[in-house]
Amino acid sequence: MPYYVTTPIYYVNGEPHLGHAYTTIAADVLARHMRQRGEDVFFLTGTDEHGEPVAQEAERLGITPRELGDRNAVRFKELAARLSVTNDFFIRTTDPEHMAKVAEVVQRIHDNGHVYAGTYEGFYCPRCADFKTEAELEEGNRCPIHKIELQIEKEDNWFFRLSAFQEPLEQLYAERPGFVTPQNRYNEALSFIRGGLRDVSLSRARLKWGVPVPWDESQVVYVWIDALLNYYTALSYARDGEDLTERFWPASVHLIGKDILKFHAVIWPALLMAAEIEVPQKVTIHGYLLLGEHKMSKSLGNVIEPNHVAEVYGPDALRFYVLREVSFGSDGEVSAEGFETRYTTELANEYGNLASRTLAMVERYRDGVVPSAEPPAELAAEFDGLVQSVCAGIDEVELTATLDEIWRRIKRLNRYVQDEEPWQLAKDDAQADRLDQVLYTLAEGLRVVSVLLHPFMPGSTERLLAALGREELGLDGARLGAVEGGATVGELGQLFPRVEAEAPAA
Ligand code: ME8
Repeated sequence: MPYYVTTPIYYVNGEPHLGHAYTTIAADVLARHMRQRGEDVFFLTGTDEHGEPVAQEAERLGITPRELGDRNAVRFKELAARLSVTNDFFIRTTDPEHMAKVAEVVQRIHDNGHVYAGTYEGFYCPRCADFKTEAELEEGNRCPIHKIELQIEKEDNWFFRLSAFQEPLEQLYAERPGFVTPQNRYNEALSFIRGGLRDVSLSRARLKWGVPVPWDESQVVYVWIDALLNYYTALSYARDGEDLTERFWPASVHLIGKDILKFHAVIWPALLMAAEIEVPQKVTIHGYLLLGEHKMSKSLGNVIEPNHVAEVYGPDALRFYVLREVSFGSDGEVSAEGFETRYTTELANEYGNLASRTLAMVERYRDGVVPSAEPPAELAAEFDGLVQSVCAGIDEVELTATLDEIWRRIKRLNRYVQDEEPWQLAKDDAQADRLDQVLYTLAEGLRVVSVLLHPFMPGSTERLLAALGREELGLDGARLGAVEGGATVGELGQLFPRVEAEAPAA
């Protein structure tokens, strides 16, 4: 089955921060899991390079928007690689192929009668690149997200007849209760739609940095329209000489943060309907990572630097931490202290130590060969149905709950070692069968959890599976008892070594 997952494309007006890394990591977990399931996966991320957010920052720096884009797009690309992210393509909205396709789709929307000339007058936030109603503003006409004072803008624009899509959108939501998840976001989007839709600008007159409107080259396509279309345009040129649209469209999941819900859950499906393109299967929204009370963002200057954390602690630790600490879908605080606590107690102690103890005992008591045995019935029962529930959790994009499901088994295996005390069993030859059972169950349990954890922590789980002599990642084998003993274990070293006197940079 084709599976197409996307992240938002990030503005290149600044360097990537942990908030950007968060969505990209989450999307990578989905992509990796689906590959393990044998699906035909395409995973897209990239950068949003047009519009005021980029043009204004470039002007402030005294460079061209293109230079700013070139400088920062590389940083987003490098961060993805550093976090072991396996995107199949990295789109930049300055790619000529994207720009040509945007012009084509916008022309189609125009030709289908959904565009007219009008005048926009109202508040506009250049950082959101969004038109704001008075009701949305904070005191002093401030943007609720960026806290900057907004000016009233007036200009002649081409408008997209969003209001005409109110009924089709309501119908879409009625027919597809899973179109937007989680449920609270579905409700939020639907009530926004029911509250009445106003037409939106499709172009900007004053700005020059963008895709020229094909029938009026004095204007450029409004950056959000240009940006949203990336999900569609990328498939047409991501592979040389091949158009992947047939194979992967419509997208399985657009993963986004809650700040851009309206664009993805309302404007995006309406645009697609206007262009007679199939709407995505699902838009999934997550919450904010907060530092203290504030949403993490470059402009608020409160950023935990993901490159640094990944370099010092490894990418897996960061991937694990953000998905474990903040219940996926909700807002939640992250902190250097919280990171260190989880690194030590969960990664190093619960998982890392379990792995090194198990391997050491197999080495010492069984000459490095995992014995064959049956796991005890009670423990086996606690692993029953785990693969299915992990698959269901990933289908629902409940990443924190899924990670917890797996982690509960790690804790269970730790209890099992404590209860069985294999080091005592080893002193008594009459307990040889029992010791076989314990060692087999530990090695097999570790194998199963590592296969299931692989999308979350690819590097460490691969190392551990290699040390267990069982590198197969397919989910068919992710059942306790699916693999027999007989493997020769290898060296592992410390999966999560202690980091001396280092704290993630705040
Ligand atoms: O909005 N917590 O780009 P952007 C969680 N270019 N996620 C966060 C976050 C935080 N504190 N901060 C950022 C744009 N994100 C547009 C998108 S898509 C067609 C165009 C993540 O650079 C989250 O995914 O402001 C959020 O939606 C996105 O970065 C916004 O990135």
